[in-house]
Amino acid sequence: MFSIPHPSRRHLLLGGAVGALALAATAVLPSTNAMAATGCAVTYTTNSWQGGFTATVAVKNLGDPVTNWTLGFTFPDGGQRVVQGWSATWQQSGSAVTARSMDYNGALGTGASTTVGFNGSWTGSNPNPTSFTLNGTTCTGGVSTPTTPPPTTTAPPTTAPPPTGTTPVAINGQLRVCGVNLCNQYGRPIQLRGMSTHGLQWFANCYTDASLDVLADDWQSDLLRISMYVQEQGYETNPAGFTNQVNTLVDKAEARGMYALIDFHTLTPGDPMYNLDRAKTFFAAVSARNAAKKNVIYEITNEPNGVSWSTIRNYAEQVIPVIRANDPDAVVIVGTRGWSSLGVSEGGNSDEIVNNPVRAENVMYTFHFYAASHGDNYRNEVQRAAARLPLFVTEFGTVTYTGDGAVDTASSTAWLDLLDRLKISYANWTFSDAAEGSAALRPGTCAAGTFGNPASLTESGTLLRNRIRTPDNFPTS
Ligand code: IDC
Repeated sequence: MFSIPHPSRRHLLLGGAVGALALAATAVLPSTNAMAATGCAVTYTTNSWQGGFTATVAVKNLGDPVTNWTLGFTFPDGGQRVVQGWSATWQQSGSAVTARSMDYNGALGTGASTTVGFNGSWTGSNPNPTSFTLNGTTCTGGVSTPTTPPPTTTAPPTTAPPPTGTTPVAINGQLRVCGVNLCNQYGRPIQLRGMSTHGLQWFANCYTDASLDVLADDWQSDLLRISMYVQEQGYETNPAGFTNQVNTLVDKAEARGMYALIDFHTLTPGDPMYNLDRAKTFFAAVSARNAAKKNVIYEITNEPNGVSWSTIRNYAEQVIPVIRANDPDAVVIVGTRGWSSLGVSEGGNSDEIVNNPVRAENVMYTFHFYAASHGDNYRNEVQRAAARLPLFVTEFGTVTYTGDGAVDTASSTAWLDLLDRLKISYANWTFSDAAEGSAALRPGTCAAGTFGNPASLTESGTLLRNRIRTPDNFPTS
């Protein structure tokens, strides 16, 4: 885990007046000159703490349009390393770093910008680089880097302005994976805590303006997982209808400042490839429609089972580009082997993922548990895996894996304490009034509309509401 972030933060701005200079320089090239005009400006912002830092690098193309690009810079201190980057392919040789564009962000028109970033480590000192190149051309007119941190009495500059609201989405903005964590717009690890719907085909009357008001305001839920079953009278029977239902719930979550986890709820058959074409169609539609929103997270397959990790990975590597073509910066969550048990329920473990991760950036891996069925051996594996993989508990129950039975309070508490400690986000199965132990609401609640009545909560609902409504204390700088 990261240590407490150092309050200092360094900020370097190249561009502005400098950018105008570069433009002026490109403009004097004779029009007959076949050589492309080049020019660039870079804003490099870091958030650093003892031994580690996150860097955000905004690159602006001031020259002719390019279809792919390579950003280059040199670390001033030999002890600085890129550990894990995103939105580009990162390489380091000695102190020299290059970031090569991905398929989705390679095209940069004149005046267009893109932002990439990485987590780094440092020993010695941690000064920012002061010179950058884009496709070999120096980004001209660099302003000097402040070498001392700003006085602690003034607020440190941030890559994002301070939040203008108090909802989870207003505070945290666009999320992204950083190292093994889910990070907010300030590049700081956060944990989201919330609830999952039951199958939309059965419990639509549980997801109304009134129920979602209660979930957002009274429960203080950070997220709504939208479980769209594919089989069992789900998506496959009415693709347009279920797509609309999901989009409507994304909007309702957004209106209340909650994140929306779009769950392509495959279960039986367990091979995600069975639904590959449906997944591509569905995710093309929802990612195009919701690309501009900051609150959407994509969960591309719920619980693969009876298939190898390499099959799941192959599925992921076909579905993720469909999403990224429309919504390049969204977090995508990939199910794991053995009903999203990291392989444990089928005799494996997370090593198969660590050794063969999905070849895409900004990806997390799913872990599911049911507290009365899954105990210490699963907790131990999650703890072990969490040091190496970004995990998201997109579904869990306080009862047995059947979704029914008595609440196991001791195991549920052990699980939730572990997830809190590791800052692993979670959604509980279910915010519904199904007649089963995992449901948070008593049967009949949804028809009656008595969502805010404490008497409507089951034992599981009471436990989860108590956990979820404690303050989040999301970092804002
Ligand atoms: C269960 C529901 C139950 C429904 C059943 C079949 O609780 O009402 O009849 O699905 O669709 C999962 C699955 C989730 C299951 C849940 C409980 O993701 O769909 O819901 N569970 O069995 N994985 C482990 C447990």
